[in-house]
Amino acid sequence: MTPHPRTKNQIPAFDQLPVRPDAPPESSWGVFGDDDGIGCLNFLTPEGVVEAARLIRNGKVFRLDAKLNFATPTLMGRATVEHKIVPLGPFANDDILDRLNTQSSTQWDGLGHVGHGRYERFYNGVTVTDIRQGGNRKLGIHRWADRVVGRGVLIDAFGFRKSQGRPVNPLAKDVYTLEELQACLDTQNVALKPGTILLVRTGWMEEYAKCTPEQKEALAPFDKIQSAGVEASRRMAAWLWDNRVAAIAADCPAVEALPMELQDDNLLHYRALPLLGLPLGELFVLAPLAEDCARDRRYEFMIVSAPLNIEGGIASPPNAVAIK
Ligand code: UVW
Repeated sequence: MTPHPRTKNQIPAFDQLPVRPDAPPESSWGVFGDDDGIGCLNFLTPEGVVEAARLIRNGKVFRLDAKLNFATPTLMGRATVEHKIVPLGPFANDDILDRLNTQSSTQWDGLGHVGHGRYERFYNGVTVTDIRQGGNRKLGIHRWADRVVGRGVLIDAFGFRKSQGRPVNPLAKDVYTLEELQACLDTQNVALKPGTILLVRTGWMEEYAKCTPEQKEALAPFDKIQSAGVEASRRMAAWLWDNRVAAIAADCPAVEALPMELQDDNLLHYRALPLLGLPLGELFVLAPLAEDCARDRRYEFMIVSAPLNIEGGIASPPNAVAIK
Protein backbone atom coordinates (compact mmCIF):
# COMPACT_ATOMS: atom_id res chain seq x y z
CA MET A 1 0.00 0.00 0.00
CA THR A 2 1.81 3.12 -1.17
CA PRO A 3 0.45 6.54 -0.20
CA HIS A 4 -0.97 8.69 -2.99
CA PRO A 5 1.32 11.37 -4.46
CA ARG A 6 -0.63 14.33 -3.08
CA THR A 7 -0.80 15.12 0.62
CA LYS A 8 -4.21 15.66 2.17
CA ASN A 9 -3.98 19.43 1.75
CA GLN A 10 -3.28 19.13 -1.97
CA ILE A 11 -6.50 17.28 -2.72
CA PRO A 12 -8.81 19.79 -4.43
CA ALA A 13 -12.34 20.37 -3.21
CA PHE A 14 -15.16 19.05 -5.40
CA ASP A 15 -15.89 22.59 -6.63
CA GLN A 16 -12.29 22.83 -7.89
CA LEU A 17 -12.55 19.71 -10.06
CA PRO A 18 -11.36 18.86 -12.63
CA VAL A 19 -7.63 19.47 -12.26
CA ARG A 20 -6.91 18.51 -15.87
CA PRO A 21 -8.25 20.79 -18.62
CA ASP A 22 -9.15 17.81 -20.84
CA ALA A 23 -11.03 15.94 -18.11
CA PRO A 24 -14.83 15.87 -17.76
CA PRO A 25 -16.38 18.41 -15.38
CA GLU A 26 -16.64 17.23 -11.78
CA SER A 27 -14.20 14.40 -12.39
CA SER A 28 -11.13 13.63 -10.29
CA TRP A 29 -9.07 12.50 -13.27
CA GLY A 30 -5.40 13.33 -12.71
CA VAL A 31 -5.76 14.16 -9.00
CA PHE A 32 -3.85 10.98 -8.08
CA GLY A 33 -1.71 11.05 -11.22
CA ASP A 34 -2.46 10.22 -14.84
CA ASP A 35 -1.50 6.56 -14.35
CA ASP A 36 -3.74 6.09 -11.34
CA GLY A 37 -6.22 3.23 -11.54
CA ILE A 38 -7.63 3.00 -8.01
CA GLY A 39 -9.24 6.41 -7.52
CA CYS A 40 -10.57 7.11 -4.03
CA LEU A 41 -8.91 3.99 -2.61
CA ASN A 42 -5.88 6.30 -2.53
CA PHE A 43 -7.49 7.81 0.56
CA LEU A 44 -6.68 4.55 2.36
CA THR A 45 -3.17 4.79 3.77
CA PRO A 46 -0.87 2.73 6.03
CA GLU A 47 -1.50 5.31 8.78
CA GLY A 48 -5.24 4.81 8.29
CA VAL A 49 -4.81 1.05 8.71
CA VAL A 50 -3.01 1.58 12.03
CA GLU A 51 -5.76 3.96 13.19
CA ALA A 52 -8.45 1.52 12.11
CA ALA A 53 -6.79 -1.29 14.07
CA ARG A 54 -7.08 0.88 17.19
CA LEU A 55 -10.89 0.74 16.79
CA ILE A 56 -10.85 -2.97 17.59
CA ARG A 57 -12.10 -3.38 21.19
CA ASN A 58 -13.91 -6.69 21.66
CA GLY A 59 -12.81 -8.81 18.69
CA LYS A 60 -16.32 -9.32 17.26
CA VAL A 61 -16.11 -10.11 13.53
CA PHE A 62 -18.97 -9.47 11.08
CA ARG A 63 -18.88 -11.07 7.65
CA LEU A 64 -20.11 -8.53 5.11
CA ASP A 65 -20.53 -10.89 2.11
CA ALA A 66 -23.64 -12.97 1.56
CA LYS A 67 -23.24 -16.51 0.26
CA LEU A 68 -22.25 -16.62 -3.41
CA ASN A 69 -25.62 -18.09 -4.41
CA PHE A 70 -27.86 -16.21 -1.95
CA ALA A 71 -30.06 -14.75 -4.70
CA THR A 72 -32.33 -17.33 -6.30
CA PRO A 73 -32.86 -16.64 -9.09
CA THR A 74 -29.91 -14.31 -9.52
CA LEU A 75 -30.67 -10.60 -9.72
CA MET A 76 -30.72 -8.74 -13.02
CA GLY A 77 -30.12 -11.87 -15.11
CA ARG A 78 -26.60 -12.61 -13.93
CA ALA A 79 -25.24 -16.15 -14.25
CA THR A 80 -25.89 -18.66 -11.49
CA VAL A 81 -22.71 -20.01 -9.98
CA GLU A 82 -22.35 -23.79 -9.98
CA HIS A 83 -20.33 -25.37 -7.21
CA LYS A 84 -19.02 -28.88 -7.78
CA ILE A 85 -16.95 -31.02 -5.46
CA VAL A 86 -14.63 -33.17 -7.55
CA PRO A 87 -12.54 -36.06 -6.28
CA LEU A 88 -8.79 -35.55 -6.33
CA GLY A 89 -7.93 -39.02 -4.97
CA PRO A 90 -9.60 -41.74 -2.87
CA PHE A 91 -9.63 -39.48 0.20
CA ALA A 92 -9.02 -36.02 -1.28
CA ASN A 93 -11.28 -33.47 -2.91
CA ASP A 94 -11.15 -30.22 -4.82
CA ASP A 95 -13.98 -27.95 -5.77
CA ILE A 96 -14.82 -26.00 -8.89
CA LEU A 97 -16.89 -22.87 -9.29
CA ASP A 98 -18.42 -22.70 -12.75
CA ARG A 99 -20.08 -19.63 -14.26
CA LEU A 100 -19.07 -17.35 -11.42
CA ASN A 101 -20.19 -13.84 -12.28
CA THR A 102 -18.27 -11.71 -9.79
CA GLN A 103 -21.39 -9.56 -9.39
CA SER A 104 -23.97 -12.27 -8.74
CA SER A 105 -23.75 -11.77 -4.95
CA THR A 106 -22.17 -9.20 -2.65
CA GLN A 107 -19.71 -7.24 -4.76
CA TRP A 108 -17.37 -4.35 -5.25
CA ASP A 109 -17.97 -2.67 -8.60
CA GLY A 110 -14.48 -2.11 -9.94
CA LEU A 111 -13.63 0.98 -11.99
CA GLY A 112 -13.81 -0.98 -15.24
CA HIS A 113 -17.47 -1.85 -14.58
CA VAL A 114 -19.24 1.29 -15.78
CA GLY A 115 -17.95 4.13 -17.95
CA HIS A 116 -19.55 7.44 -18.87
CA GLY A 117 -21.44 7.34 -22.17
CA ARG A 118 -21.24 11.10 -22.63
CA TYR A 119 -17.40 11.09 -22.53
CA GLU A 120 -16.98 7.51 -23.81
CA ARG A 121 -14.42 6.92 -21.10
CA PHE A 122 -13.96 5.06 -17.85
CA TYR A 123 -12.15 6.49 -14.82
CA ASN A 124 -9.01 8.48 -15.64
CA GLY A 125 -9.55 8.37 -19.39
CA VAL A 126 -9.55 4.60 -19.91
CA THR A 127 -11.39 3.42 -23.07
CA VAL A 128 -13.65 0.44 -23.46
CA THR A 129 -11.01 -1.03 -25.81
CA ASP A 130 -8.35 -0.67 -23.10
CA ILE A 131 -10.59 -2.75 -20.88
CA ARG A 132 -11.91 -5.38 -23.27
CA GLN A 133 -8.86 -5.84 -25.50
CA GLY A 134 -6.07 -4.43 -23.35
CA GLY A 135 -6.66 -6.70 -20.38
CA ASN A 136 -8.00 -3.95 -18.10
CA ARG A 137 -4.49 -3.42 -16.74
CA LYS A 138 -5.05 0.10 -15.41
CA LEU A 139 -8.42 -0.37 -13.69
CA GLY A 140 -8.24 -4.10 -12.92
CA ILE A 141 -9.44 -5.37 -9.57
CA HIS A 142 -5.98 -6.91 -9.01
CA ARG A 143 -4.86 -3.39 -8.11
CA TRP A 144 -7.16 -3.51 -5.09
CA ALA A 145 -5.68 -6.74 -3.76
CA ASP A 146 -3.93 -5.16 -0.76
CA ARG A 147 -5.79 -1.88 -0.71
CA VAL A 148 -9.23 -2.14 0.86
CA VAL A 149 -8.36 -2.02 4.54
CA GLY A 150 -9.18 0.85 6.87
CA ARG A 151 -11.75 2.55 9.05
CA GLY A 152 -15.35 1.64 8.39
CA VAL A 153 -18.40 3.68 9.40
CA LEU A 154 -21.97 2.42 9.27
CA ILE A 155 -24.87 4.76 8.60
CA ASP A 156 -27.97 2.86 9.72
CA ALA A 157 -30.32 4.85 7.51
CA PHE A 158 -32.96 2.11 7.66
CA GLY A 159 -32.99 2.12 11.48
CA PHE A 160 -32.92 5.93 11.54
CA ARG A 161 -36.04 6.22 9.38
CA LYS A 162 -37.84 3.72 11.57
CA SER A 163 -36.87 5.67 14.70
CA GLN A 164 -38.30 8.82 13.06
CA GLY A 165 -41.67 7.12 12.56
CA ARG A 166 -41.19 7.03 8.77
CA PRO A 167 -40.32 3.39 8.06
CA VAL A 168 -39.06 2.47 4.60
CA ASN A 169 -40.12 -0.43 2.41
CA PRO A 170 -36.62 -1.24 1.08
CA LEU A 171 -38.04 -3.33 -1.78
CA ALA A 172 -39.66 -0.25 -3.32
CA LYS A 173 -38.00 2.85 -4.74
CA ASP A 174 -37.23 5.32 -1.96
CA VAL A 175 -34.34 7.72 -1.49
CA TYR A 176 -32.23 8.28 1.62
CA THR A 177 -31.34 11.94 1.27
CA LEU A 178 -28.06 13.62 2.10
CA GLU A 179 -29.73 15.39 5.05
CA GLU A 180 -30.89 12.04 6.39
CA LEU A 181 -27.45 10.47 6.10
CA GLN A 182 -25.89 13.43 7.87
CA ALA A 183 -28.60 13.51 10.58
CA CYS A 184 -28.13 9.78 11.09
CA LEU A 185 -24.37 10.23 11.52
CA ASP A 186 -25.03 13.00 14.06
CA THR A 187 -27.50 10.80 15.97
CA GLN A 188 -25.00 7.96 15.95
CA ASN A 189 -22.34 10.40 17.21
CA VAL A 190 -19.82 9.43 14.57
CA ALA A 191 -18.14 11.54 11.88
CA LEU A 192 -16.60 10.86 8.51
CA LYS A 193 -12.82 11.25 8.37
CA PRO A 194 -10.53 11.07 5.34
CA GLY A 195 -10.18 7.44 4.29
CA THR A 196 -13.49 6.13 5.59
CA ILE A 197 -15.07 3.07 3.98
CA LEU A 198 -18.71 4.07 4.29
CA LEU A 199 -21.47 1.48 4.74
CA VAL A 200 -25.13 2.47 4.38
CA ARG A 201 -27.90 0.17 5.62
CA THR A 202 -30.98 0.51 3.43
CA GLY A 203 -32.76 -2.63 4.71
CA TRP A 204 -32.95 -4.28 1.26
CA MET A 205 -31.04 -7.50 1.99
CA GLU A 206 -33.03 -8.34 5.12
CA GLU A 207 -36.38 -7.70 3.40
CA TYR A 208 -35.28 -9.77 0.39
CA ALA A 209 -34.45 -12.66 2.74
CA LYS A 210 -38.08 -12.63 3.97
CA CYS A 211 -39.55 -12.97 0.46
CA THR A 212 -41.14 -16.18 -0.77
CA PRO A 213 -39.52 -17.98 -3.75
CA GLU A 214 -42.31 -16.59 -5.94
CA GLN A 215 -41.66 -13.03 -4.76
CA LYS A 216 -37.91 -13.46 -5.37
CA GLU A 217 -38.62 -14.73 -8.87
CA ALA A 218 -40.87 -11.76 -9.59
CA LEU A 219 -38.47 -9.06 -8.41
CA ALA A 220 -35.22 -10.43 -9.92
CA PRO A 221 -35.26 -9.11 -13.55
CA PHE A 222 -33.56 -5.78 -14.27
CA ASP A 223 -36.83 -4.20 -15.43
CA LYS A 224 -38.67 -5.32 -12.28
CA ILE A 225 -36.21 -4.85 -9.46
CA GLN A 226 -36.90 -2.03 -7.04
CA SER A 227 -34.87 -0.77 -4.15
CA ALA A 228 -34.45 2.02 -1.67
CA GLY A 229 -31.04 3.63 -2.02
CA VAL A 230 -28.76 6.58 -1.48
CA GLU A 231 -29.62 9.91 -3.13
CA ALA A 232 -27.97 10.19 -6.54
CA SER A 233 -27.03 13.84 -7.04
CA ARG A 234 -24.24 16.32 -7.56
CA ARG A 235 -24.33 17.31 -3.90
CA MET A 236 -24.03 13.67 -2.78
CA ALA A 237 -20.97 13.23 -5.02
CA ALA A 238 -19.52 16.47 -3.58
CA TRP A 239 -20.16 15.33 0.01
CA LEU A 240 -18.49 11.96 -0.58
CA TRP A 241 -15.49 13.53 -2.31
CA ASP A 242 -15.06 16.43 0.13
CA ASN A 243 -15.16 13.98 3.05
CA ARG A 244 -12.52 11.85 1.31
CA VAL A 245 -14.71 8.76 1.43
CA ALA A 246 -12.60 5.89 0.07
CA ALA A 247 -15.51 3.64 -0.95
CA ILE A 248 -19.26 3.46 -0.35
CA ALA A 249 -21.16 0.20 0.05
CA ALA A 250 -24.78 -0.58 0.82
CA ASP A 251 -27.03 -3.58 1.40
CA CYS A 252 -29.00 -2.99 -1.80
CA PRO A 253 -28.42 -3.90 -5.45
CA ALA A 254 -27.07 -0.57 -6.74
CA VAL A 255 -26.22 1.70 -3.73
CA GLU A 256 -28.62 4.17 -5.35
CA ALA A 257 -32.37 3.60 -5.63
CA LEU A 258 -33.89 1.39 -8.33
CA PRO A 259 -35.28 1.56 -10.90
CA MET A 260 -32.70 3.95 -12.29
CA GLU A 261 -32.98 6.15 -15.37
CA LEU A 262 -29.91 5.25 -17.42
CA GLN A 263 -29.86 8.68 -19.10
CA ASP A 264 -29.60 10.46 -15.73
CA ASP A 265 -26.13 12.04 -15.42
CA ASN A 266 -26.57 12.17 -11.66
CA LEU A 267 -26.55 8.40 -11.23
CA LEU A 268 -23.93 7.37 -8.69
CA HIS A 269 -22.85 4.71 -11.16
CA TYR A 270 -21.63 7.63 -13.35
CA ARG A 271 -20.64 10.20 -10.77
CA ALA A 272 -18.80 7.70 -8.54
CA LEU A 273 -17.20 5.10 -10.81
CA PRO A 274 -16.02 6.88 -13.98
CA LEU A 275 -15.89 10.47 -12.75
CA LEU A 276 -14.53 10.23 -9.20
CA GLY A 277 -13.03 6.72 -9.17
CA LEU A 278 -15.12 5.97 -6.07
CA PRO A 279 -15.80 2.23 -5.61
CA LEU A 280 -19.40 1.13 -5.07
CA GLY A 281 -20.21 -1.92 -2.97
CA GLU A 282 -23.54 -3.67 -3.42
CA LEU A 283 -25.62 -6.30 -1.62
CA PHE A 284 -23.49 -6.11 1.52
CA VAL A 285 -24.78 -7.86 4.66
CA LEU A 286 -25.23 -5.11 7.22
CA ALA A 287 -28.11 -6.01 9.55
CA PRO A 288 -26.11 -8.00 12.16
CA LEU A 289 -23.46 -5.29 12.24
CA ALA A 290 -26.14 -2.59 12.59
CA GLU A 291 -27.78 -4.45 15.48
CA ASP A 292 -24.45 -4.70 17.26
CA CYS A 293 -23.69 -1.01 16.65
CA ALA A 294 -27.09 -0.08 18.10
CA ARG A 295 -26.29 -2.20 21.16
CA ASP A 296 -22.90 -0.67 21.96
CA ARG A 297 -23.47 2.71 20.26
CA ARG A 298 -20.22 2.32 18.30
CA TYR A 299 -20.66 2.80 14.56
CA GLU A 300 -16.97 2.71 13.60
CA PHE A 301 -14.74 -0.33 13.23
CA MET A 302 -11.99 -1.79 11.10
CA ILE A 303 -12.82 -3.19 7.66
CA VAL A 304 -10.63 -5.74 5.93
CA SER A 305 -11.62 -6.60 2.37
CA ALA A 306 -9.42 -8.75 0.15
CA PRO A 307 -10.97 -8.81 -3.35
CA LEU A 308 -10.15 -11.66 -5.72
CA ASN A 309 -6.67 -11.22 -7.11
CA ILE A 310 -7.72 -11.47 -10.78
CA GLU A 311 -5.48 -9.63 -13.21
CA GLY A 312 -7.72 -7.20 -15.07
CA GLY A 313 -10.89 -8.21 -13.14
CA ILE A 314 -13.95 -6.01 -13.44
CA ALA A 315 -15.47 -6.65 -10.02
CA SER A 316 -15.17 -8.96 -7.06
CA PRO A 317 -16.87 -10.41 -4.05
CA PRO A 318 -15.39 -8.22 -1.32
CA ASN A 319 -14.37 -11.05 1.03
CA ALA A 320 -14.91 -8.44 3.69
CA VAL A 321 -15.19 -8.42 7.44
CA ALA A 322 -15.87 -5.62 9.91
CA ILE A 323 -13.99 -6.05 13.19
CA LYS A 324 -15.08 -4.25 16.38
C1 UVW B 1 -26.78 -1.86 -11.51
O1 UVW B 1 -26.29 -1.24 -12.43
C2 UVW B 1 -28.22 -1.76 -11.23
O2 UVW B 1 -26.05 -2.59 -10.69
P1 UVW B 1 -24.62 -3.26 -10.97
O3 UVW B 1 -23.60 -2.34 -10.44
O4 UVW B 1 -24.69 -4.55 -10.19
O5 UVW B 1 -24.43 -3.51 -12.45
